[in-house]
Amino acid sequence: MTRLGRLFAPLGVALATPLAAVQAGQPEPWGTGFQPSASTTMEQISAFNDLLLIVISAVVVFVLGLLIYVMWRFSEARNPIPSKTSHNTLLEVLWTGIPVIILVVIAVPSFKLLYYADRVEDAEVTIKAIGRQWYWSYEYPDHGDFTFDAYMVADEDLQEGQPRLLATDNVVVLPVDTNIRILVTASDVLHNFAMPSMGIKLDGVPGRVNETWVRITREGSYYGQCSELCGTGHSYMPIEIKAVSREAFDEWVEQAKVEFARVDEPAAPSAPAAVQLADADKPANE
Ligand SMILES: [Cu+2]
Repeated sequence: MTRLGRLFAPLGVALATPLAAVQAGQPEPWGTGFQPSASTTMEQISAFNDLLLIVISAVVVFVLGLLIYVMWRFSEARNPIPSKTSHNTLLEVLWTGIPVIILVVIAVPSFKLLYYADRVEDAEVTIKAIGRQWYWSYEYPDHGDFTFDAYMVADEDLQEGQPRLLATDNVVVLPVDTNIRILVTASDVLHNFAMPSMGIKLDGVPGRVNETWVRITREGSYYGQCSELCGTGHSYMPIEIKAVSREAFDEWVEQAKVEFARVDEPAAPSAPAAVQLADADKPANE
């Protein structure tokens, strides 16, 4: 394919197979826009982005038109003797007032969206994501309080359909059409829990719990990555969420309770591996 062809390929794919394109929960080659929305928050973010695009396009067209007009109308040939005007009260009120109105038009939906995405009153499911160097641990405190670690699948272990650098060995299973509270923290350094198709990006800070929420709108696999530089393994601690029906989620919870049953011993099973990894890469991280 030519370079130009590749550039327009996503457009062609989007037009030809809208269903396939809509289901993508991961980055696409040559993708330029947002990933298709998979949550109510992301739908509103996309809508807000569209509104901003209209506003900035109108501003750019207006200012550009004004500049071109001024260059033409007040060129030396057309306007040999410049005016000495230094004040025009009406114009000054307008060029102050109109931008203020534009900013208010942007600010109102922006703040509404900010508060919408911030937290949810009644969460039916709560998960806690803990960023570690360099993997994520997840806890399901309301569903048996089990916990598990999710490591990136190495290139040589990738199964059919698993995207490179994005698939994880254990997957975060969540129900669709459910208000899910997401608590994010970290155990060592700053991490960031980011899931682009769901409009989530929240810092994991050691010693502090940040909160956000999500209501996933369609089933599927979704991929995100740690988005805060956290050391040498920063690019290798992806997030994989599998959204399923409520019934399938309840079934998975029953299985997970057994599979990830807490063992009451001082060190978690994965701790030695984590310590090794941290020690091995220590000089690079300092
Ligand atoms: Cu990280």
